[in-house]
Amino acid sequence: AKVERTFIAIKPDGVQRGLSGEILQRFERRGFKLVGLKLIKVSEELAEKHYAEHRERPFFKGLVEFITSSPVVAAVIEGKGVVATARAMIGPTNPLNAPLGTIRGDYGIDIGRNIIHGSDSPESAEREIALWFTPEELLDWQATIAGWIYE
Ligand code: DAT
Ligand code: MG
Repeated sequence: AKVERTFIAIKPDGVQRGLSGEILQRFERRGFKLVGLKLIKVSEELAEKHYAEHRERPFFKGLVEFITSSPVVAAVIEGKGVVATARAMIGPTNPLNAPLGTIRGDYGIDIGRNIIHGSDSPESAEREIALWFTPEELLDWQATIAGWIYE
């Protein structure tokens, strides 16, 4: 696996429930590095672009309403294999099907309140990072602990 970046967003339910710190901590503890982080009130335009692939689905309108209803914590994290590993840490879309130990499996019940988004592929990650962050908001920095995480 190579070093890559992925986009995660703690959705309104996760932020309202006070889970933001807990969730970010899971990625930090795993060894992934934050390179972008902000609290954002999502516009309808951003929500529709972000979820463009679901435009024709019956749940699309509700999804956009939900994601724009209350602040979201948006983050970009970096590390070896982070796109697939973040998805594994998040768990399946429906929290009731999500194994314990995943974020959705530990904290969620309903599919429309599944706490967190994570990019599903390197291509999605690239698109979503560019959609949510300006280049200046993404920081290149060296984690001094890197040698204790990577050999
Ligand atoms: P994921 O968030 O796991 O990538 P997705 O891309 O298929 O899942 O769908 C995006 C979001 O849309 C998902 O997190 C919750 C909502 N959603 C998906 N399928 C749904 C459904 N059948 N009913 C209601 N909401 C749904
Ligand atoms: Mg998805």
